[in-house]
Amino acid sequence: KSICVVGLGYIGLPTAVMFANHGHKVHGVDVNEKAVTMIQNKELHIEENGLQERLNMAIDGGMLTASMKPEEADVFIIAVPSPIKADKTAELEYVRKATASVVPFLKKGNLVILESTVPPRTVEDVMMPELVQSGLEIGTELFVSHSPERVIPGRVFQELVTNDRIIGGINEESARLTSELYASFVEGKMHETDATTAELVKVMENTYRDVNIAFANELAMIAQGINVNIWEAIKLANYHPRVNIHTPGPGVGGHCIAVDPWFLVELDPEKSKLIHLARKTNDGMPSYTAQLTADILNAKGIKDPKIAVLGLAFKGNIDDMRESPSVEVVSQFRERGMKLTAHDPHIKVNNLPEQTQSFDEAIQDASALVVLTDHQAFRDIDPTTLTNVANKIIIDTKNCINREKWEAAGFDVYLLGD
Ligand code: SAJ
Repeated sequence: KSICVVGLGYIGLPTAVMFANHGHKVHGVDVNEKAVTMIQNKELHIEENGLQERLNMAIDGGMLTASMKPEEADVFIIAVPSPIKADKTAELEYVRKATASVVPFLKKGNLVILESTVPPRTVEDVMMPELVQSGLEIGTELFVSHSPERVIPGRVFQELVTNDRIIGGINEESARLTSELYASFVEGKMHETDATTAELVKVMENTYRDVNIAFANELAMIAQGINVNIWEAIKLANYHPRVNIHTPGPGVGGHCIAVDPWFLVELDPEKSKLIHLARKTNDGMPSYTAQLTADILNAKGIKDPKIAVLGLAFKGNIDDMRESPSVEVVSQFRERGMKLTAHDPHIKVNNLPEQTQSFDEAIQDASALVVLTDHQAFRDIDPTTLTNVANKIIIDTKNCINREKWEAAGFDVYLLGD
């Protein structure tokens, strides 16, 4: 088939490359001219394991082209951002514009697939009004579906193949055609349903995690009050065959787990109280983390402390700082008038004034080290080498360092939830 992929970000580009590597002629479209040029030159504008060689193969094989404009194709895949606005309502303008951009190229028999994660009813209420302007009869001359992506950054090319897919068609023929297309590389099962159900399923998956994480965070705050190590307690509780409590942390980052639940709150604010409260609990963790640090330093009589924040990415071993709770923790420290440095070995540019690329500089004269991201690099630190700190105190909000090793080196180790 010939495929036009609109949106060449961390989902669209790997998907375009995957189809190109499996015999389809793919044309990629993005509004970001720099990204288009880089792709044409086989350069990466996003990090993903295995992407470079697959992009080279697609371009060199003449199976992938890229520009800022759509072209005629058998299938159109839309994978553009669907963020929330400052008021926590969904921003669907990119989805609407991307849909409108392909309408002039639509022909009888075409299939349009939305991959972006969206509030339920986006296909019906946002895409359909644009698609009907093609003059094609929807469902018989033009097929439409929603198949949300569920790959995890860092493992995209494995999960594109092994994950099951939800295939939500506006009718059965649309679902069938969509399953047939993904069968080019998907080895997981295809679960067919209608488009609105598929939209809700995807949002449910991420909301499940957000609510579960909020539960773990609340347990951590309760455990703190009775001197129980919540990490130990959760590990023990999860030995129960039907219990899977997630882990606490300094907040929930990224543009998925922290975003998708808001789609449900907006959809039905009256009935989404638990979901809304979980969002507030998770968004309160940066402040809780800053206060916990301040309380520990006060208890030790440390005046005018200098904090070394370790970890700015929103989760371990990646370089993505978007929506990272660490940024909120830093501003909470600032609000408390605490001096600080910040360091993350994966973030190669200084996005914060206090950020330094040098670990040694970051910990120089530090009153306490505060770990906010569970990077492997932090697990590998040898604490006996940290001779330039002012106090041997570490607050590990991700329970990622080896406590015995650090205590043997003379550090007081605090966990979030202990
Ligand atoms: N986090 C916790 N405690 C936990 C798990 C995560 O505090 O027990 C925090 C992380 O530190 C991070 C945030 O939550 O800040 C999100 O991390 P994540 O790895 O759970 O989520 P994402 O955003 O990297 O990817 C999720 C995945 N969805 C699910 O796991 C249900 C992924 O499969 C989706 O494809 C992705 O959202 C998406 O695109 O929707």
